[in-house]
Amino acid sequence: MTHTDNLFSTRKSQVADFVFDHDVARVFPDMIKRSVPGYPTIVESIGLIAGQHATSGTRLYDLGCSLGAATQSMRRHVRAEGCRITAVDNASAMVERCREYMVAQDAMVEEPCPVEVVEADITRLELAPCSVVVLNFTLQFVAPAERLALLTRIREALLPGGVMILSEKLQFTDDATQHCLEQLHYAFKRANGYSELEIAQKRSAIENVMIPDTLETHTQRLSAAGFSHAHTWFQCLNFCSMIAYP
Ligand code: GEK
Repeated sequence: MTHTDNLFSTRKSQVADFVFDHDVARVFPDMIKRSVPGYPTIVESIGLIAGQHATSGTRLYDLGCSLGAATQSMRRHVRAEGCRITAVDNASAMVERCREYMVAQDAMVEEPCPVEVVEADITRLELAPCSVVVLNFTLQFVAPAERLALLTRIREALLPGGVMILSEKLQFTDDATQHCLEQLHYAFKRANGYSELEIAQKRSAIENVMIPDTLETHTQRLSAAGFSHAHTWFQCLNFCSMIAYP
């Protein structure tokens, strides 16, 4: 059942920092679809990319999985035998609901790829050798000082022929580009039914919690983490998704 995101629709005397709690988990599918341009396309395409790179008997990670949308997509598309997916999130409300979603998907798919949903901080998690790692709008929530170390550990865990899919909101150094794409993003949210008050209050709630980087910063950091090549495969307004190769 889909619940409408109206978490920021009434005026708050003080807007607290955004947290992934039970209220957010309840409305999350609606929130992310109405807030992130291209999200459904990105999620479906993650399954296709994973399908090309997952090799038999390997592990696939969905880091910062929320309700497991990317995991579900991988389960629809990965055909290699004996794969298993580890979906990880550090928000217990997300993990709880994600487990329920996986049980529901188990009942609908024939021989679904096994999934383990783990509650853990991905900056502390030990990673096993793997063919696919998904960071779908997660890295922007990790403290900037921790990002390189996390990507380095992912690079070290990736098997030859594997991939990491990294989706992020982008920041632009050029003011005109930043302004244009930011305004278009607000227009996208308005067109999806969010009011000016909801847009403004969500912006204040998220500004200290989600810190986007420029594409240049991502590219340089991926190279510093040891990835041999990375490129963008999707961009809509100020949201993009990259593929990085070990
Ligand atoms: C999707 N990937 O629908 N360790 C584990 N999880 C974390 C950490 C951390 N250190 N930091 C943040 N998270 C999903 C969408 S949402 C993006 C990802 C958004 C988790 C956090 O709890 C949340 O569930 C997720 O990363 C970010 O394909 O809300 O814009």
